[in-house]
Amino acid sequence: TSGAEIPAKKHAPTKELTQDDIKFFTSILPANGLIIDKEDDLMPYNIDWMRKYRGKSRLVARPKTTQQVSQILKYCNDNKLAVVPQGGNTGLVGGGVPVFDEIIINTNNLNQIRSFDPISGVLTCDAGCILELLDGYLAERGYMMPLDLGAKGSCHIGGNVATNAGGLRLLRYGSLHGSVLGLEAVLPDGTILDNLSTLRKDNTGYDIKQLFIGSEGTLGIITGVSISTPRRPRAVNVAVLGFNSFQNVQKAFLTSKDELSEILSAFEFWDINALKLLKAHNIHGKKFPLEDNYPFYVLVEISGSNKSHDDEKLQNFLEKLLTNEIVTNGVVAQDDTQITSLWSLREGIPEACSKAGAVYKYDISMPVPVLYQMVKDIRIRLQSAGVLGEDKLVSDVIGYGHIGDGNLHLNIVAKSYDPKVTNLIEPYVYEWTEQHKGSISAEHGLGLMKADYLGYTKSPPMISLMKQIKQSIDPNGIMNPYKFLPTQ
Ligand code: FAD
Ligand code: 2HG
Ligand code: ZN
Repeated sequence: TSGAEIPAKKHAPTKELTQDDIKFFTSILPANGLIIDKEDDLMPYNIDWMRKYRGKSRLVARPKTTQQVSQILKYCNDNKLAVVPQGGNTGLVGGGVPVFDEIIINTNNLNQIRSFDPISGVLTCDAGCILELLDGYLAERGYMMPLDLGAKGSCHIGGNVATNAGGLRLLRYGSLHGSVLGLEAVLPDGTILDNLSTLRKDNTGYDIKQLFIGSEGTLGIITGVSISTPRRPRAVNVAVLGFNSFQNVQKAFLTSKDELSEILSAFEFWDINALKLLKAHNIHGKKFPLEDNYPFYVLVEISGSNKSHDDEKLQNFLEKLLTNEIVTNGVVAQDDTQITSLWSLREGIPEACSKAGAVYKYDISMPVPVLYQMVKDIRIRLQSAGVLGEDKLVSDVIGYGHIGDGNLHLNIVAKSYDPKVTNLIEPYVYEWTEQHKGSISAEHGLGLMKADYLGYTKSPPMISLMKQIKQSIDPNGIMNPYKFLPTQ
């Protein structure tokens, strides 16, 4: 790793695994629920998706029931053993892998759908269900998951809730703070908190589940989720548009609010540098939809219930963009295959970046007018330091993300995670964000990467209250140490 955020040594709890501990785990979990001391088998759980963070855990526990999770956490708490909750291990901030030898509690085997109510559309399931499989289950019943992201084939709903993942349709369906109706979670002392409500309305006491949404495994392990799911739209279409300036991208977004209004379901953008990487690493695999190159691209998705009505709205929107000389070129999908193909451009960008090298990822939210300025400023900074260029330490600086949510993904592709590069970017990116009244984490979370930078977005009294909450729920500090909250 770049080393910047790795603590030099362990702090409490620092106990190491003993034969007695191993005996306990083998007594409660079947053979397929445990990996102990087999380096090759442990590797995929010890390394993160970016291959940036790497721990040295000796034990992965894969419980099948909430009861087992409870027994495991109680034992770890009593014996001061640190743990890392882990879902699909697709997180992008080093939160789901150990820093040292923390025990990994993975939710792979917690994978049952518990119930679905076709009238209210409320789904209740285990935390380890894979997002894409849940969406497939719902599709057969005329519903859909309210969130979608490029990692859908691997990420778990529990991991999504633990990171409060945003994704590609937050613009339309809102955040998990709204759609999650209930959670079942196990506290560090083994208490099972049954808050698995399926009610839309319930104003009784503090809304405890909200604390767990986005808590990144620092308060307990989410074992069950109930979530309100929207009806699957009968008519969906997608257009990809090319723009000459970021100013015009913003004008198009405003126009989409007017012309597409209630059927707008995604408004995503990427820059030409992202397109170059998609082409270079053959992620898309097919012919690119627009022949010429443009500085900016936008993917607009509409979802509604009446195809001719929706298509007419899309046509009006596109005509308005053309008449007002906002857009330069565009393509509209003609069938479902083309919709998938256009989406694969946008969804393939993170993979294209990681194929290009070691990627520094920043996930910033800020007012849309200043959103792309950060990319320009960082390019200038790296250029003037002499590190940006084809054969230099940094080969590419890419900007893309969720325009509709004011969320920029700044990806900086380097030869390797090099302290020289890290020091040029950090804390510059965080200072820049603070100056522009943004957040240093729009949707990926803090994990290990940003724990010590929380002060750029949250005030000292806020951080102090967060630490009190952590202390009262996890007094022994066994849950995901070194992550989320600043050490100082
Ligand atoms: P993990 O990576 O396993 O864990 C993430 C964090 O949650 C860790 O801190 C872990 O300790 C904790 N955790 C996991 N499960 C539990 C549990 N059951 N109880 C308590 N804590 C738990 N994110 C977005 O917001 N929007 C996107 O559009 C998006 N796109 C992505 C695209 C790609 C290609 C990739 C690789 C990632 C993307 N992400 C995106 C990152 C996103 O956070 C994760 O994909 C996802 O939400 C994490 O789920 P996971 O099951 O993989 O969790
Ligand atoms: C996306 O929107 C994800 O594609 C990943 O949030 C962003 O890799 C990234 O920086
Ligand atoms: Zn994103």
